[in-house]
Amino acid sequence: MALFRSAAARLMAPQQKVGPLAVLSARFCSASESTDLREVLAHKVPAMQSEVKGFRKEHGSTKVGEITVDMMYGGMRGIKGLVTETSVLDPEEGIRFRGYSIPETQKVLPSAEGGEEPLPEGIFWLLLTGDVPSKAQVDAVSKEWADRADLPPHIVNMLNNFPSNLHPMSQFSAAITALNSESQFAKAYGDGVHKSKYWEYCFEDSMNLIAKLPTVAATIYRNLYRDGTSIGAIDPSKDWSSNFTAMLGYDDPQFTELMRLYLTIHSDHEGGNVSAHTTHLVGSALSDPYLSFAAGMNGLAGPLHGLANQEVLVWLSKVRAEIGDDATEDQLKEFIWKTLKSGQVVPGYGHAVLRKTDPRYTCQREFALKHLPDDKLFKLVATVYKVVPPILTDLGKVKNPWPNVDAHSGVLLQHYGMTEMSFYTVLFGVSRALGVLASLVWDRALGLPIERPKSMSSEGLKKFVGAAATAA
Ligand code: AMX
Repeated sequence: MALFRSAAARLMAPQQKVGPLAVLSARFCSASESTDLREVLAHKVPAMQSEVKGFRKEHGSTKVGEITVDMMYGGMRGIKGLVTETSVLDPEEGIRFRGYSIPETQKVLPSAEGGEEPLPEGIFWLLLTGDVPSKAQVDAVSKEWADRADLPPHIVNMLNNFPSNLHPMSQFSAAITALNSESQFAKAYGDGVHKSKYWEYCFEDSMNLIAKLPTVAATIYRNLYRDGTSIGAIDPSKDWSSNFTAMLGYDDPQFTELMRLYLTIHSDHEGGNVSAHTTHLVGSALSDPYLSFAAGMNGLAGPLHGLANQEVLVWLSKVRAEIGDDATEDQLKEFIWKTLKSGQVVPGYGHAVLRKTDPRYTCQREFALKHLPDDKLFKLVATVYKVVPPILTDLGKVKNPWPNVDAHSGVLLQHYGMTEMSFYTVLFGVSRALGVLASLVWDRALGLPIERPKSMSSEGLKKFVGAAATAA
């Protein structure tokens, strides 16, 4: 994996490039300056293919871990069973996108003119290629996505005819599934394209899909919360987030900055989370990127995963209704215990991998401290941050008592007037496309096969480990 070893390390120490990597870098210099993302990728794919082939040849039978009975019953926690190139999640440190932590990502990725936050186009380039893009490269992606943003009429009709009681995530996922009428991958497969070309069609579908997601999301938003008013036309001179917030009906430049940050940090969280793993799994059957991503979105819509951002706001609204805006720590403690005693989780807290405060939470908190320090809901969220971790620790069974990304996102959106909490997971979904579709392109480029782990029955497992037969 040398080609994609920490991009940060490579940038910081270019003089250390030696041997084949140096030759490779020199050879790709002109390609890596190209503003054509597909061309840049086309230069990287053969090198990565041969690197993985060589690595597997030499180390294919090396063991990377052991599987216990508890892991099998326990949601496969800790089993190393997937390869994902785009990001790695460390339990203590949090996410690194191609080697970059969130603060580093905020520093190195290009921002909009007059803005400070990274442009999500940049994180997509980074996740896909392993390279930090220039502003010209990011601008080229903005332009491509603006050019591809239109929806076919049947999608608009479909969205306009959904009942208003259908959850925004169901509408989002259904529209993405129906967008597969546009799949170049499915068409090429049907036409008998050679498998070495799969990644190219997967890339085209991914670019088209990402470009259209804000249009789909904004149409849902306007239909549900703005009486179906028009989303307006895409401006090809604007970045992806500017067009998105304009289509949603917001004109505050600070909200657009928030959206750039939001869409960047929610993009990827390595390969094992439900939305990433599902997209990868469904894609392994060579279902096209639209079908694969829609499946991932159905997973994101679960309250233990992406829907937690909605759940947090529902929970905070209950706190406000019951105790008021200025809840004391003691009142909050009582409310939290009531939640736990009624057999519910505290939404926005805990994580299957992380064992510290999620850096995605921290960077949203920093945004709030900078732009909305006196917001009442932010103050409540800050108090909740003080009170929840000791209580979850006292419970004794929660492995991570600290907040995750979803504990903070809603409060920021509310501040800028987006109060419709059932829409929040759609925003998460628009962002998640960047990571999981970048991974899907690499899945096809590396020729990964259909995914099919082995399952066992309890009876078979008992026999296998030499336990007594079932009493029943
Ligand atoms: N509140 C109350 N109980 C919690 C808890 C929380 N926030 N987090 C974990 N627990 C409980 C679990 O329900 C489990 O209880 P059980 O043994 O009675 O079933 C026990 O603690 C052990 O769980 P764990 O090993 O610490 O967590 P996990 O890996 O099984 O689950 C997660 C991880 C995120 C689903 C869980 O922490 C949770 O439900 N959190 C609240 C929902 C949430 O915020 N989800 C968003 C996660 C981030 C994301 O994907 N967007």
